[in-house]
Amino acid sequence: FLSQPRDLGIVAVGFSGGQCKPGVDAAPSALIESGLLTQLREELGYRLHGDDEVHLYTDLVPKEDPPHRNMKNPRAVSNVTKRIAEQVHSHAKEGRLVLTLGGDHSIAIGTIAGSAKAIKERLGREIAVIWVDAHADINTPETSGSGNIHGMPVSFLTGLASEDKEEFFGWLKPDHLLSVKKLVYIGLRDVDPGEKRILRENGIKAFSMHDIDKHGIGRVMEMALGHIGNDTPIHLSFDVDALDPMWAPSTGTPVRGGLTLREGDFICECVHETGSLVAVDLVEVNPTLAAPNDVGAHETVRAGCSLVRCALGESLL
Ligand code: EXY
Ligand code: MN
Ligand code: MN
Ligand code: MN
Repeated sequence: FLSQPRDLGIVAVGFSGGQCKPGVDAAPSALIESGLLTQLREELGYRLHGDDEVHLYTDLVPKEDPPHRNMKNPRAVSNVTKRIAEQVHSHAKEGRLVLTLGGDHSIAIGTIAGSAKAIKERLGREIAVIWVDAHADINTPETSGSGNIHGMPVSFLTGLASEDKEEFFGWLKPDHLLSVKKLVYIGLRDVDPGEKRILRENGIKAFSMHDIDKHGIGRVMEMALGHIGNDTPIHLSFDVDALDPMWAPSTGTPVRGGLTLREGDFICECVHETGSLVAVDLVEVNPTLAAPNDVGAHETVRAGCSLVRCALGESLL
C-alpha cells in the first residue's frame, strides 16, 4: 500500500489534554532522546520525514474550555486532533508509513481519522485498526464515568458517538471513520460495564488477556489478522498500558496482569510481517510518573522504543 515503503512520516505529539495527569506530553522528547529516530534511520534504514518538532499545539488550546456532554477539555482535544488528522493525512497521502508518538490516547482520533481518509483517497480502501490496550477506549460521552476523552476515541472514530458542532469533533466526516467490523482489540482487561455492552451490541472483535492466556499470543495474532483479512491496510494503535506494569510502569492508568514485553513485541512483529501496515501510534508513555531515580520511566521509554522498532521491522532476519 505504500508507494515508498522506506519513507516514514513522523508526528511527535506532546499533548495530554485527553486525561488529567501531566507528563504524558513529555513522552515524544523522551523517546527521541533515547535514540528512537536515530535507530529507525541508521539501523532500520528509513528515510524520515517530519519537521523535527515536538508539537505542543498551544495555539489550539483555549483558555476557557468547560465540559461539554461530560467531556473534559473538549475544545482542546477536538482542535488538536483535527490538526493531527491533517498532519497524518499529509504524510499518508504521499504513500509514507506514518509513526505518531503521543501523547495520551485521545490523539488517535486524529491519527486514525487522518490515515482512514488518506487511504480512502489514495487506494479507495477502508483501513483496519488493531487497538492494543488494557482498556477499550470506547466510552461515549454519556457512558464515561471519568469524562476523560482518552477513554472515548474509538466511539468517535466509529461514529458510535458524534456531534455536529465543529468545536466538538463535528469536523469528523464519513471519510475519517472506521467500520466496527474492521476493528480488533488485543490485551483488554479493564473494560467498563457500558463499554462491554457497546462491544457486545456491535459485535466488535476483542481478544482479552483471558484469550491470550487461553490460546497463546501466536494463535491470537492468527485470529486477529484472520478477522481483518489479507491485503487490508492496517493502522496499529498501541497503548503502552497494554504491557504489564512490570514492563511499563510509567503510564497514567496501569492495570496489572498485562502483556509481557515480548508478547507486545510479537504483536508488532506480526503486524509488520503482513506488509499491510500503514500507520503506527505509540501512546500513554508518561516519563514523569515515577519516583526520582526510579528506573520505571527509563524502562517504559525503552519498552516503547522496542515496540516501535518491532512494528517497523527490526526483527526481520
Ligand atoms: N475506561 C476508563 C475511562 O473511560 O475513564 C479508563 C480509560 C483509560 C484509557 C487509557 C488510555 O487507555
Ligand atoms: Mn488507550
Ligand atoms: Mn489504556
Ligand atoms: Mn476501570
